[in-house]
Amino acid sequence: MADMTVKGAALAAALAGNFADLPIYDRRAECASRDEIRALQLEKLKAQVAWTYERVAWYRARMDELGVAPADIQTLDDVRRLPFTDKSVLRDTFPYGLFAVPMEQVVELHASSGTTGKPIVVGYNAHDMDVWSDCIARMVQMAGVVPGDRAQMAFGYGMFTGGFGLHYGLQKLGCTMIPAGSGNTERHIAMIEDYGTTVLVATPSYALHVCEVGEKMGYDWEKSTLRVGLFGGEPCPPALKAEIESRMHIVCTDNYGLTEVMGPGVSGECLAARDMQHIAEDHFLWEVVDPATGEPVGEGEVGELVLTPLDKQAIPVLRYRTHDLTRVVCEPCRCGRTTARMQKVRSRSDDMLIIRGTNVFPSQVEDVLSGIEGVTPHYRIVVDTQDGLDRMAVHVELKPESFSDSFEAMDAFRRSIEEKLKGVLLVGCKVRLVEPGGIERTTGKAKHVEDLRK
Ligand code: DLL
Repeated sequence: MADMTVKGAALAAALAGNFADLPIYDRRAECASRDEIRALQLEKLKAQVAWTYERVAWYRARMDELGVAPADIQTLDDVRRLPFTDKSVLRDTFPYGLFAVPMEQVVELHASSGTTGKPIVVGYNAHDMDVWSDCIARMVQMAGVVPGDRAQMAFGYGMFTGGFGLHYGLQKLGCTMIPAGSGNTERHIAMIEDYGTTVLVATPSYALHVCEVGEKMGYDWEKSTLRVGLFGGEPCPPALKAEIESRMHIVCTDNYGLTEVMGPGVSGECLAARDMQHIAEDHFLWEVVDPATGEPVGEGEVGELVLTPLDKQAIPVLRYRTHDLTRVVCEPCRCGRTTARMQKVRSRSDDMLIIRGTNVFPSQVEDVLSGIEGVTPHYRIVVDTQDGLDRMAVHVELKPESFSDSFEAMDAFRRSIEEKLKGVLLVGCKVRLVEPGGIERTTGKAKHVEDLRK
């Protein structure tokens, strides 16, 4: 962590390595032995598969095709006999084809817009809402939030699962919610000041924007009541987190989830293992597979995360292919929890760009830029074709202090970034230096790639 003032005794103790006294929301679930966890998962998996088979025609048909019945699930490894599900299934059955309860029992709908085509919609009954808020309550507690915190929401309260999902769970823990919603950054800063906000819930890219706008307004983040940044919804690279922590004088943790299996609350970062997130294993069975073959990778190896929610009644989903790349470890954590931890997701199997035959991940660009003095974490990759050949440009935003009127100096700086990128990406690209503030900010998930070839 960068040089900073830590606000709050619990956070200070945790960051000094003293985890023993930190509260754990649900010790029975979060600190069970590995055998207990696996036994509970198996019991729930059997019930979930039976629930799904009996109520959802799509799964019944697929399982019949594969020759597998609910009674065949006798061990956790038997999960591999079940069909995979991916986004296309939810699209093809839009809106209610996978629902397993009558609509009168569905208390809330959420949707994910996706980048192309139809959205997908998910529903929750009262039981699902309880599970969801419970998962969030435990996750925010492991992130350093305590009852009585004042949590200001900067996620949108629309169909996106981020806003309401975090809202219910934070309230369940005992926080005061400040439902500001997304956008209107100056107002967010005024509200932090006026209401004594202690927790900001946002995407990390938007939190950085809040930080920058506050600095421009002359707001003193060090003296602010804000102490925790609760991030999620998009990757939070270590350099971005460190920058926000040192400039806003807060501790930032990030949590992971996706609409199709619930929303936020699938896994979250504790204060001990800062690059990993604890999976709520009593509610989610995880697998890590080779994205190309669907076969399991070796223990602790990187692959695509596949999730089977174990407690989902309104819209059960079996073996959901997340496309998120990670690895999972099961050793107990210094925080005292025994639940498996997934490495924070930096890239997806489907965000890989192929530039003139070379595979490029946006996270590689991010890592190169984070090692260069004088540039901000805001960037954009633009890909198009010229005369049938792929071209990649990287728009890099300068910090005010590195902006200069000297063409020669700027050109040398630009070329040095091009060389560094080429050394890592193994394919040439053009760098365009953008003035401070020149890369568009979003209130939600940042858009880092514009692929004009599609
Ligand atoms: O983004 C759920 C969420 C909201 C999680 C707020 C945490 C906080 P979707 O819009 O369906 O749901 O997008 C899910 O976003 O498959 C990942 O690729 C990415 N993602 C979500 N959280 C993280 C994270 C919500 N902490 C997709 N780190 C997922 C990296 C994340 N990627």
